[in-house]
Amino acid sequence: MSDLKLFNIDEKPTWCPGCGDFGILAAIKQAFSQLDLQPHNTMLVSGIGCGSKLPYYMKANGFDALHGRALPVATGIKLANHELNVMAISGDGDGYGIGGNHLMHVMRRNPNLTHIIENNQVYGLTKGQYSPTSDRGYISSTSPEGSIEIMVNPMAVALAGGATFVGRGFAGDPKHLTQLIMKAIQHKGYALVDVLQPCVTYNKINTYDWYKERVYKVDDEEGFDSIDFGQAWAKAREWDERIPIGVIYQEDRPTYEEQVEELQKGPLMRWSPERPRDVLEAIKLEFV
Ligand SMILES: Cc1ncc(C[n+]2csc(CCOP(=O)(O)OP(=O)(O)O)c2C)c(N)n1
Ligand code: SF4
Repeated sequence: MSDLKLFNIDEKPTWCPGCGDFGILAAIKQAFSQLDLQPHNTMLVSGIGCGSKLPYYMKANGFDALHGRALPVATGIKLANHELNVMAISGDGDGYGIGGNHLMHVMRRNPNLTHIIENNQVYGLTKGQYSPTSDRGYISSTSPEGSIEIMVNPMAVALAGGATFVGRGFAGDPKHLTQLIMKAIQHKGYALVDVLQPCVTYNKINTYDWYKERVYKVDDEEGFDSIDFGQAWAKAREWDERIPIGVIYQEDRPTYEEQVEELQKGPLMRWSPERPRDVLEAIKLEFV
């Protein structure tokens, strides 16, 4: 276990008081500390949004990518140094909306990444427009008569897309969330953790109380087995009255990095200095 304080930084979050992102930040720090990680061997990559500001508030390596582009950057970093613990962080707009295409491809590639999606069912940073996970009928400035679209179901999308770890947590239960994030980091392959994250300023429907009345832990359910795809699919379809949290699905499949022969020699960044020069020379010959 490493000292939790190692991940603290002076920067104070600009999130609204009570925002679910505070619980997520606390859970990520706890998970890193309990897994004995250190700032130098962790990397947080985010897109744009309130939740995507999280890497500013933690001491770790960080990269703030364009809106929706956390996953390709995180994948590139993982390929350059697969010994680094890489975590991508998105909001629901960032991860399931503008970044949705990247999500589809990362799931089938299975790089060893953890992906936290802070799902507040709204665009928080841009002042409350409806998002891909807003419930049908959700009223906002861009859906004044209520959204007429059905919501993206992150658990079902992840199962159908081939994600090898599919989990859901709740920002209002940071202890359970910490355990879930630890399992996701320990998983070998792409791990999606969708986190129900109340936006206290703009989403007055999906509040802490709304989620508390509905969430239950699959871990407590007798007979539930997260390696059973059929059972996971049934859980993924649950919403509204009962919302399952915990590890919904997990499977063992080789990671992308494991299948790239060149990477078996060690991380690209450790290769001898001659190699990058060779590569640069080859590029020069081809293009110049
Ligand atoms: C290419 C591009 N399009 C649109 C925006 C404007 N924009 C910034 S954040 C955001 C949505 C954020 O919503 P979400 O990802 O759910 O995060 P939250 O703020 O709710 O945490 C949008 C549309 C942008 N920055 N870049
Ligand atoms: S607008 Fe919503 S998501 Fe953004 S900081 Fe405030 S409460 Fe959090």
